[in-house]
Amino acid sequence: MLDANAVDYETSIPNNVGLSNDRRVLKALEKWHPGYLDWWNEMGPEGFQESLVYLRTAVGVEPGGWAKFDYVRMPEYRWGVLLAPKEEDRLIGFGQHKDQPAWQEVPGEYRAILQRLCVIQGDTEPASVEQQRHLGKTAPSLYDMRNLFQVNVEEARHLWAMVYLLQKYFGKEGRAEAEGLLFRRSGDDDKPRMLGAFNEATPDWLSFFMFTYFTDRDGKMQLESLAQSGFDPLARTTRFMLTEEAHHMFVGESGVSRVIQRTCDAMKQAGIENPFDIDKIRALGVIDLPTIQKKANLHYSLSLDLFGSEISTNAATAFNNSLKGRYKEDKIEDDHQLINATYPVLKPVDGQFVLVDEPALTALNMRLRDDYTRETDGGVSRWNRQMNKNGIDFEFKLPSVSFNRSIGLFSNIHTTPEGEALNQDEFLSRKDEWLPSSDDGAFVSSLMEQVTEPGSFAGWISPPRIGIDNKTGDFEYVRLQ
Ligand code: BYC
Ligand code: FE
Ligand code: FE
Repeated sequence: MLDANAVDYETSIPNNVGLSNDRRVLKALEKWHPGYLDWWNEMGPEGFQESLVYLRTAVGVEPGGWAKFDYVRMPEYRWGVLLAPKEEDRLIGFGQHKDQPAWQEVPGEYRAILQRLCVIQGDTEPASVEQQRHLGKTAPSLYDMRNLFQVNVEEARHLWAMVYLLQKYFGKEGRAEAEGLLFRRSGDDDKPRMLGAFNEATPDWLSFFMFTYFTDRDGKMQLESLAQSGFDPLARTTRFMLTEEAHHMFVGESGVSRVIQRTCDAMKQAGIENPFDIDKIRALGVIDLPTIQKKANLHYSLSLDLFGSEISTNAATAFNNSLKGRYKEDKIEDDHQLINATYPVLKPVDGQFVLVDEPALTALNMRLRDDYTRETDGGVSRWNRQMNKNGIDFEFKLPSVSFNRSIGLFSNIHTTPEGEALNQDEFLSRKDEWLPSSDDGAFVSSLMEQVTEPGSFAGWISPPRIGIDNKTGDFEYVRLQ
């Protein structure tokens, strides 16, 4: 007998949801599978489908020991459907259904909204793979290349996770949506991905590290909110996705940190003290700190847009109906229903920004975004401490939430990263001071050259402190074919 959480590797689709006894869903997934492989081959990492990559594959769902490492050709990766262990007698923790038993089926009245949440979540996963498909060709080392591909196969597994929910619980419409997830394309004018940031380019590795630091962390916050859901299959699915997510954000934070380290080392070695001596620093073949700040400004502001409008009735409805909770809902001490509660929302009023108390229910996107900002700030402080230790006088800062926004209360105004109002002409004429210009992009691109000698690294990034799976520095993480 299989234990309830064991993964069944016998069916074509590894899973711990008993697919071999669920013919209808197994069939639907098997029907979807060839189209998925076509998508992976067409839109997945370009030029590396034959390479052997040292990847971790999820083989269980228990903490510790849930993954195993081995060489795999990516198209042969065992993408599975894995849910976190079921909590017996789980009760809903928030909203109007608080303290009722969690639902094992979709409540009819919430079908549309739950389906929409799954589709939006599902849409972001393949989008990120599409955005990153060219990066293998400029990987600064085999270690980094492997991390990129690890992130890619796991985002693709997250697509599977949502497709499973759509096919199991949302009938014909769910199957149509599962096809739609393979049909849309990041950045395509006619069939774009659903959310803004997922249609932007990820042109170079610094962008990739910023994306995994800032945008994957939006993923974390959204998944944490969905992990509280009263719809138990969604809660369990997203909980398991979160175990994979930690590595994605590690890749981002450590990646940026290694870029900073290399720049600091090169500056010290050349005796350059002024971080704004950009031409001299670039001549060393490293990325100057102000350009790193600009990339952070861009990816942070794009990621803030992913939280939706500060004031949102969609968010209120999802919470009220016990479908999407708050970050760490189960650790918060209040009524978990937000009856009469308020939350301060930063608003532009007559050219000033003021905190206005709003009903907490409609301010849930703002609250989640604040939680997000606190977390992102943590990494920024660590990067600053690192520069400080290196004796370099520079400080990274997250820009104001009013800077460069396309969604919500600040989408119609322009400000500096410090939050000072500007008219559109002023903004456009000064934009290159704060966001990567085409020159900055061209410079960063000029450094992006593939390094494939095990243990070697491109000159603009320092080696990691430790290897993946405790491997030594010269381990061959990817066997190119
Ligand atoms: N771009 O009431 P509003 C991840 C739409 S990332 C375009 O303000 P709501 C990952 C919105 O859809 C996490 N459209 O916002 C990371 C709505 O349209 P409809 C992904 C946008 O609904 C890295 C209208 O504007 N998961 O996993 O409260 C790599 C008014 O909406 C945007 C989720 O997002 C935008 N940025 O909140 C791989 C969780 N923002 O319905 C993966 C599921 C808003 O009027 N999604 N709109 O046509 C949600 O919870 C919510 O849909 C949102 C928006 C938080 C996204
Ligand atoms: Fe994901
Ligand atoms: Fe991720």
